[in-house]
Amino acid sequence: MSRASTNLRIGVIGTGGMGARHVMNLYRFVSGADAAAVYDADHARARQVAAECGGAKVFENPQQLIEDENVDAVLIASPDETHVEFTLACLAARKPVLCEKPLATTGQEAERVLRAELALGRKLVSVGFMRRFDPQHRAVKNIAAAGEIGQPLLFKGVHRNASMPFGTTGATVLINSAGHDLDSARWMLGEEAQEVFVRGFRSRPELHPATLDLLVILLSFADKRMATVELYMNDDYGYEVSAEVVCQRGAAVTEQPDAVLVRAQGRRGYTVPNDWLARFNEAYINELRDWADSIQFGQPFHGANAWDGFAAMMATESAPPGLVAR
Ligand code: ISE
Repeated sequence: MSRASTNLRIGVIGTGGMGARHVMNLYRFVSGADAAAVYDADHARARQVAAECGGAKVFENPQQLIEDENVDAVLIASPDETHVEFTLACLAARKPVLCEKPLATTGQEAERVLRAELALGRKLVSVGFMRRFDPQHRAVKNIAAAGEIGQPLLFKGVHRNASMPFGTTGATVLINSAGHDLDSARWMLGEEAQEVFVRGFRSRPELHPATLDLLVILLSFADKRMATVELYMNDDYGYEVSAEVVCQRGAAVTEQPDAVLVRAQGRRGYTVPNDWLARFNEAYINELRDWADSIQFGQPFHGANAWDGFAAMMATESAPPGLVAR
């Protein structure tokens, strides 16, 4: 089925797990935009993803994709350490860019992007904290903002993965995963953190000595309210995220959407997704639609921006030296 020629032409850099999902979501679920171009260091993988999702043009050079006149906007889903370079290249090309989190791997690098965007004088950078587009997270934020159960007092985040690659360090967890929860805390409380306390723990002796797979983060905000975040990356049972706001006369917390209670063999319980793509795919699609609409129709993007990407580095910058060993 041919697409309207007026569709937004998006170039996707990185066609691994996340990038391939973005290309497929653009092809199947975002009517006003096309994955018009793809690049991956693994050219064969890029060709396969393109062939499966509408026949995007495959580039063998990311800079050429960014500069191509038939690419209107760029989505970056390449390895974390390439995000700053590609985002700065998009700014230089005056192309709107949605950079998957993290925006950068250090606060200093994130600040480079922030300053480059400020110097350009145009807000072109969006960051992929997709939980802002999860209906459950939005509902909790709206309840907290409505004030019907009193003023929000405390944010509590839980972020668990079934497992993570052997040798993953605490620094990687802070850089690659914790940003989601820190962004949710700021977004739901509407405040900037002033103090950040980070500690980590290795859950099992057989894990790599540098691994800290259980991290606790405590934030205090300008108005003295607080947030706690637990990240446990080897829970062995599944992927589970919750975001709770405790208010003066009650609390609101996200639930597992579409959860089905199964009673069988003397037990009753819910299944837990294996990973974030299963839990947050609706959020990823909503984020892409909102981003594409913001570019095509000049309306505000309701997701995270360069400042949010910079702020998400707070735990990395505040962790004890031993915890964020480079
Ligand atoms: C991953 O990159 C994500 O974005 C997931 O949302 C997060 O839960 C996971 O820990 C990250 O590695």
